[in-house]
Amino acid sequence: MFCFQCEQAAGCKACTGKAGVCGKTEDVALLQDDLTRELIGLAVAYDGKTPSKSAVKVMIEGLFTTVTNVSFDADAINKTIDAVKAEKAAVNPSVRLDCGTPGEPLKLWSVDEDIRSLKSLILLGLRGVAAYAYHALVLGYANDDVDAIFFTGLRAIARTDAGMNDLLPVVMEVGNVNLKCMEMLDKANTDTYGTPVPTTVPLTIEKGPFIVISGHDLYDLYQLLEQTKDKGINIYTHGEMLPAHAYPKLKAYPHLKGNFGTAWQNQQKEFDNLPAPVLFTTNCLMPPKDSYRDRVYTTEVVAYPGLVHIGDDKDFTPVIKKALELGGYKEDKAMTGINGGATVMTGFGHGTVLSVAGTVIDAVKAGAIKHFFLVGGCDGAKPGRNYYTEFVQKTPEDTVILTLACGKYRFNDLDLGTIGGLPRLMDMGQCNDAYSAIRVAVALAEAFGCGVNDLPLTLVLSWYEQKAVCILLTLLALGIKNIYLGPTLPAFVSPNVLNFLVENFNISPVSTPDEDLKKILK
Ligand code: FS2
Ligand code: SF4
Repeated sequence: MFCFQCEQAAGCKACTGKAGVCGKTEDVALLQDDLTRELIGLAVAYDGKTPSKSAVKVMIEGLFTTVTNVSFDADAINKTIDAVKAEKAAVNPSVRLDCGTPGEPLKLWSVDEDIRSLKSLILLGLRGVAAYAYHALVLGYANDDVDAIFFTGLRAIARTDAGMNDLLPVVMEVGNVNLKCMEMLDKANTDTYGTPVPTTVPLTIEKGPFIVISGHDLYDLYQLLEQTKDKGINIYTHGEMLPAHAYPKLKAYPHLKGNFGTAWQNQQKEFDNLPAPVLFTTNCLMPPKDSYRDRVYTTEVVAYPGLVHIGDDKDFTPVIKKALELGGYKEDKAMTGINGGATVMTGFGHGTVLSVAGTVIDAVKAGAIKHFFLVGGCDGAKPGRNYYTEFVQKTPEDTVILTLACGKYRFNDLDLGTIGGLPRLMDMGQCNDAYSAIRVAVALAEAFGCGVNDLPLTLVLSWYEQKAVCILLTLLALGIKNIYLGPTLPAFVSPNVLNFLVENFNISPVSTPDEDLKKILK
C-alpha cells in the first residue's frame, strides 16, 4: 500500500506497510486506490458531457469514502466500485486509462514528485469537497460548478502530459469551487435548521439512557432526535457534531442535552466503559476496541467490518434499543473539557458575528481589540498539538480568537473573558464553517476599506485530513497570505511546491507559540 493523505502518515512520509497509522489495512488501501481509478475513469468517460445526477452522486460518495477515518470496510468499498463501474459502462464502456493495474497502488503515487504533489493536492482536495457536497446533497442542495469540479479535476489527474503550469490552475480551481461548496452547505444547514445562535453546551451527562452522535451530518442528528422523541433517551453530540446545539430547530429538542468527550483521537479512551451507544455519521472513526465494539454504529459512507451499519432507510432502532439496554449512568455524571471547564460555547457563525459587526468595528477603532486570530482546524494525536492550547492561552487580552472544527477541543473549555461585550473565544462551528470565518474577514476588510491581508488577522491552522486540504486551497485561491500551518507540513507537498507556496503565499510552519506570537504582533 501507499498512502500519504493525512497528517499522521508514517514517518511524516507515507504509510506503506500492511496497515496505515489510522488502522486502514493494506487490502482496504488498495481497494481505495481501485475505487479512485474507477472514479477517474468515470470522469474521463464524461469528457465533453454533463454528468448525470446518478453519476454525480456516485462520484461524491466514492470520493468521500476514501477520506481518512471514514471507511475501513472492503465489502462496502467493493459495492461502491461496482456502482461506479455501472455508471461508467452506461456512458462510455470503452474508456482506457493509464492509471496502473487494479489491485496495485495507483500509478499516480510513483510519478515525478512535483506532478505527484500537484495531482495529490487536486485529488485530496476533491475528497474533502465531496464530503461537504454529500452533506448538502442529503438536504437537497446541489450546485453545477461543484458537481463539475469532481469530473474536471479527476480528468486533470488522468492526463499524463500535464505539467506544473497545467495543474496549478486546477489546484486553485478546486479551492475556488470549495468556497461555493461550503457556501452551499452553509445555506443548506441554515435554511433547514435556522441561523446558529450563541449557545452554552453542558458537558455533564444526565442520568438515564443516552446516545452519543459523532460526525458532521446534521440531517442524521435531526432524524435521530425525531426517532428518540419522548422515549426517555437523551442525545449528546461528540466531535464535529458539537456546533449542532446552536441551530434553533435542533436546539428546540429538549433531549439534545450536551456534548460528550473531546476530539476524535481520544475516542478509544473515552468510549471505553461508556454505558451508551455511539453513532458515527462521518469521520473520524478509529478502529473500535473490543471493550466497546458492540456499541458503535455507522451510517452513510462510514463503515467498519463487523459494526452495525444503519442504511439509507435511517431506521435507528438498533441504536435506540442499545441505549435502553445499556441504561446510561445511574446518577448525573459531571464531566469536563481538557482544561477542566464544565461547559463550552458554540454558535458564533457569520450570522451572529456580522449582526454585531458594528460593535466589533468600534472596538477595533477604539483600540480595545488589537488583533484577531483564527485558531482552527483538525485535531490529531501528535504531542506537538499542544502548540494550539498554549498559543490560545498566551494571546494578549486585547485579542479575539475565532475557532472552528475539532482542533478547538484543545482550548474551547477555557474561560478567556470578554472584550467589547463579546466573548474573546468564539466557536464558529465545524470545519466547513470556515465559510463563516471567510465571510467575517471579507466584511471586516470592507468596513476598514482594506484587503483581507491588511487586516489585523492571522490564521493559525491545524490540519489532519483532506477537508483541511480543500479549505487551505480555498484560502490560497482567495489570495490569503501569511498562514501558519501545523503541526507538520503535508508529506504530499514536494519541496518545489512548498517553495511556490512560501513565495506566493508566505505560508509558515508553526514554530513555538512565543516565537510565532512575537512575529505576528510585532
Ligand atoms: Fe476533525 Fe475529523 Fe471536520 Fe476533520 S473530526 S479531523 O473530520 O473534518 O475536522
Ligand atoms: Fe496513513 Fe493517513 Fe493514509 Fe491512514 S489515511 S494510511 S494514517 S496516510
